[in-house]
Amino acid sequence: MARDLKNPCLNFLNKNKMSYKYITAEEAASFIQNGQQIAMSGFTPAGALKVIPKALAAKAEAEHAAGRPFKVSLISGASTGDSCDGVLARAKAIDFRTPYQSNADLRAGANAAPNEINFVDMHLSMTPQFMNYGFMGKIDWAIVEAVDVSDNGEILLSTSVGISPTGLKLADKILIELNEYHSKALRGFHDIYETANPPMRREIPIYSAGDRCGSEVVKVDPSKIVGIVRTNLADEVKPFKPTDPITQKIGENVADFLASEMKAGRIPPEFLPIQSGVGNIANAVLGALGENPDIPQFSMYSEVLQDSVIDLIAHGHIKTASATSLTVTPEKIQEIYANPDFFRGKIILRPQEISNSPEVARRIGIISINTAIEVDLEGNVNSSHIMGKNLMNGIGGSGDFTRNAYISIYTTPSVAKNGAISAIVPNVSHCDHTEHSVNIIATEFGVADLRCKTPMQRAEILIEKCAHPDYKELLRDYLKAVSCGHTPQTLAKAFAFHEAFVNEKDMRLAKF
Ligand code: 0RQ
Repeated sequence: MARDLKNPCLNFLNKNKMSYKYITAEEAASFIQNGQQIAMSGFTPAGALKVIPKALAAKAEAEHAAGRPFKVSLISGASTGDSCDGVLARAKAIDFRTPYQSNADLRAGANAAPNEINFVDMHLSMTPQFMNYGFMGKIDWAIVEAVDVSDNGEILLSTSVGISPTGLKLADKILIELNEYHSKALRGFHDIYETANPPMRREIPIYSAGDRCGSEVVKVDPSKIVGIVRTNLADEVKPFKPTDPITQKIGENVADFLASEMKAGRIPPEFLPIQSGVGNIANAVLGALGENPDIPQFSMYSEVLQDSVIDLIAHGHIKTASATSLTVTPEKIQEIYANPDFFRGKIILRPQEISNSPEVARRIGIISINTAIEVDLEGNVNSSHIMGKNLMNGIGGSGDFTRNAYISIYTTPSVAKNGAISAIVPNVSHCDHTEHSVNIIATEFGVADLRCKTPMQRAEILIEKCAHPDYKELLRDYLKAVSCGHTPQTLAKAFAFHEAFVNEKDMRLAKF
């Protein structure tokens, strides 16, 4: 029986056994009104919406052509795919967007002046909290991708969890993309645990990366489900570039550093859970950890699991891997679906306030490994903005982990844009992670261990171990210009590298 949207009494009677209404993406989009706020599934392209945003973009374009305004506010777990963020940005259908993105068109809108898209860059663990605390206002819709929906409102999510449980709980109404591409064998991969708001919150009962404390499904009031759109589409996860010599060397440097820390007794013999960011460098680091004979079998407590993690699980290098997103290519997800009983229990997908929980990260002692855009001589890290101004992707989960890690590591190639940009600069042009939270920097040239070092000592170590040879003398010239004080700071010259790039397209032309 189809739901009667207009009859709440009938909906109440049907509450515990519901026959849902199957609708088209266009019908789904027709329900959404200008100015409404939508909580969406998706953490990276994994589990992201694939058809309703396209229909919504078409509706926005039709409304604009008719001279009417049409924009929505969008909250997701992190980035999504081009079929979501891309189509909506190009249709100029986004008013507000948070907490992370990686789409060229959305980025352009966020960087346009005045901001065409009001983008708020937020720690990912905090997004569901802000929703729960009411800081983000009313959530009109939750739209999530699912693998299965039961008559009594049990939703089996697909390849990511992200903010979906929070969105489904808070939203007035729910739309579902039921994606038949994904296997129902995903049941048992998710662990849905939600925290109470203070002052009622208790500890999250996770004491090692593989612990489970929640449910396999998200439970909702079925009468909130307005319609289900059937799809059959893979996640838009692109394969990695083959590892190049620079990312390979960075990976080896990190693996050698961690092996030496273990030998020195500063990492316990059973090792500690690894958190790893996204991208080619993260993939190379994980590959190097797997290949290093001195690194024992380890676990991951991270936000994203990429292809390399699946290989490491298959080869026995990784015992359990906890995250909020299974960001793997279609080939890799099919490997999992071909052998779900092997991977179930080894892969655990959690809501992002649990995968990225500062409390759990600090308790279980994660080793965080994320990527920097630039690092300054004090050890401050910029992960999110180019030349202090333009958003790249966002801080993502890097801050959740860095601040609470047992050891926090940042990786970066020593230079960008064919050497015209140094990743080691006198001062970062935007600061995401302060010197107080950043422990280790690794480039292709070496590893700078900044723990328990003064700012002046850090500057020397960073130049010696990590800077590209083209920039070592320039950075030393900057240090010579520093008068006495606790930090290597000369206000008048602090951004000389950035000014040289902006004005002359090459930081090597900086003058002190
Ligand atoms: O630009 O594509 O135009 O060539 O930045 O750099 O080297 O391809 O590295 O894809 O790993 O991205 C920090 C952005 C690195 C990413 C960042 C230019 C460079 C290139 C990309 P082109 P690469 P990656 C996980 C946790 C967010 C924080 C985080 C990121 C482009 O890792 O978004 O880790 N991190 N979150 O040329 C100007 C510099 C530059 C520079 C690099 N100093 N100045 N341009 N580039 N350094 C994510 C989640 O939470 C989901």
